[in-house]
Amino acid sequence: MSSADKNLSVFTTEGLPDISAKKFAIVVAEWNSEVTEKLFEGAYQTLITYGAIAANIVRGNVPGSFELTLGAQWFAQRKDIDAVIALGVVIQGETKHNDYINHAVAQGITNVSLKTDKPVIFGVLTPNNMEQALERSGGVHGNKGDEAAMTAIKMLGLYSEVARGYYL
Ligand code: RBF
Repeated sequence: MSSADKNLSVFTTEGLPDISAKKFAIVVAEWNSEVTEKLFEGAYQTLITYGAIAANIVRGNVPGSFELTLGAQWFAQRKDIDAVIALGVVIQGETKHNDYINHAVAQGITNVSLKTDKPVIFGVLTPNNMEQALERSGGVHGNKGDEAAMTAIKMLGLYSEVARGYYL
């Protein structure tokens, strides 16, 4: 399926791990908050739907997507947090800053994930315009927040399988 047609809320759900004891942090950028709030709702609801406990989901806000990296790191460094989901929207074309911000956040999130050895999920939309952003945050293309939460769940599942020697 091409990424243009993909519904971001459609994913395979076989063999998902028990996440009832897992703790999640969702870091949300305030820029384009009409979209990032929808991403948050999608991520939060997906975690709950697949077994997370509300008390085990914490939220932190950062001013813009550029700050997601450091915000994610502060949560990922906490021993009790198992996975972090970073949500933002950087609209292309409104400013040339988008390339700098997108690359910095993608690289930064990767670094935090590797440094802390935890799933730190890149849930940053990079649409061409607000219409595309809305289509991907609860519109015709589903919700990237759902997908980001499911990615966190699947990575926790893979981690526990690898740690248990499942692939030996
Ligand atoms: N943050 C976003 O999350 N999305 C944006 O589309 C966005 N556009 C920006 C455009 C410009 C020209 C600037 C200076 C900042 C923008 N930011 C955006 C904010 C950025 O992520 C960060 O919060 C600030 O640059 C402060 O470090």
